[in-house]
Amino acid sequence: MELWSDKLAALRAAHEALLTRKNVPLNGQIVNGQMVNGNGIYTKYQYPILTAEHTPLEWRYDFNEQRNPHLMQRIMMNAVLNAGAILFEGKYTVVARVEGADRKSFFAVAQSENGIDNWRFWPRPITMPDGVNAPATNVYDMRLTRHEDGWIYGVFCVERHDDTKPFDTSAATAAAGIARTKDLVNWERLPDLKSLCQQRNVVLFPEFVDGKYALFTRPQDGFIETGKGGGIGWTLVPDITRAEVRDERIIYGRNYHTIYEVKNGEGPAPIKTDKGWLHLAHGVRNTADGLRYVLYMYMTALDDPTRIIARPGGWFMIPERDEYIGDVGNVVFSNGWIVDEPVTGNPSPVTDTRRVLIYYASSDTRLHVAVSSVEQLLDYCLNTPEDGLTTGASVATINALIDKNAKINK
Ligand code: BGC
Ligand code: BMA
Repeated sequence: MELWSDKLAALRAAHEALLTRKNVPLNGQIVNGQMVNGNGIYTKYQYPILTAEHTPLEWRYDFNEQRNPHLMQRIMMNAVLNAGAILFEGKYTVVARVEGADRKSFFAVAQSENGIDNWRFWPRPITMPDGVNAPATNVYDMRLTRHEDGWIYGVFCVERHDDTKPFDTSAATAAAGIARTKDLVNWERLPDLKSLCQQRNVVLFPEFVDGKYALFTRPQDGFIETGKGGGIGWTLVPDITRAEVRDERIIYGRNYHTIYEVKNGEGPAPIKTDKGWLHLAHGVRNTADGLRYVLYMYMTALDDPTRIIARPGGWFMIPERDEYIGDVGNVVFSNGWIVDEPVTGNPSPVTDTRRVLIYYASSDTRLHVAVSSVEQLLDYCLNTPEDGLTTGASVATINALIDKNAKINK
């Protein structure tokens, strides 16, 4: 019979091998018989960067031989997904949504030296205080913002049962939880964002606007149903310790027969560039197969972060290959990205070659990275045609490109 200690050593070795596995960029390779060439806009990687199996063994096993003679998992993990992201003390850092087998998600910090592989969770998950708020049943999808007031903020969805419908065990309310920290360990929980609507996908803008805190919002009438609400909204809040939505204005709405027909929401806090703010968002449409979540981008003006200056049509990223399959299939979702520090002495001041690492989850199961650059994302946003909202307009757009190419070939 295998010795318990040998079993334990094998378990630890396998875990360490997973954590230290080198990731491989997918550029022109054949994966499962399919050519993976990407779109030139970003590079995806072969392996997810974090999965349930990456969580520390101490979270899952009782390592006492008497109590756990079969060395079985005592607490199982379901998924690691939708992560906020930030450069923290020089390391690529995510605050991931980890979900246990019991469907409760919580936040946990993981770090990597290169942003691409060798990710390691900190020893304990985050203990998020409730503060003055009613206890949450579930929390998820934290957006991290390094605000100019000096704090790192985490804004996340706080879900509770809707007690006005006592017999409906699925009735829920979504609100925005707000917490701030300096070290990602100790979090000061502030009162949840007060709003007349349900709020998910709320994101704090990194700068003061007219001396106030600014939030991207996503008002909905119901937990799932958008109702008369919906769209990416914007509101100014004088005091973040008593945040309330008073004037809310939709800056990016929804349209019939688009990738965001049913729902949309801001992803991570936008990235500032010399040409404007780069935004990453998600769009949802309904299908016979359930909701399909894809990512899209847009840009707003530097002097007015609500004025849209680029609206590239269609999706920017979809699930591909294995990414389609998981706990909630046909989903990509992102609430975190990291832009590298500018390279000092960059010989070309007109090109912004800073890398952008996009952390996205597939099918609510695992977390991935896709790598691009500020320059490429600006090029994508400014040169991808808009959605003309009809088949006729789409064909005309394709013809316009063919015409341009025909002139080159002559
Ligand atoms: C899930 C989220 C999901 C939301 C709306 C929540 O209960 O935890 O992942 O986005 O429902 O479907
Ligand atoms: C949501 C999000 C995510 C999730 C997605 C798909 O509404 O907030 O948590 O990835 O649904 O299930």
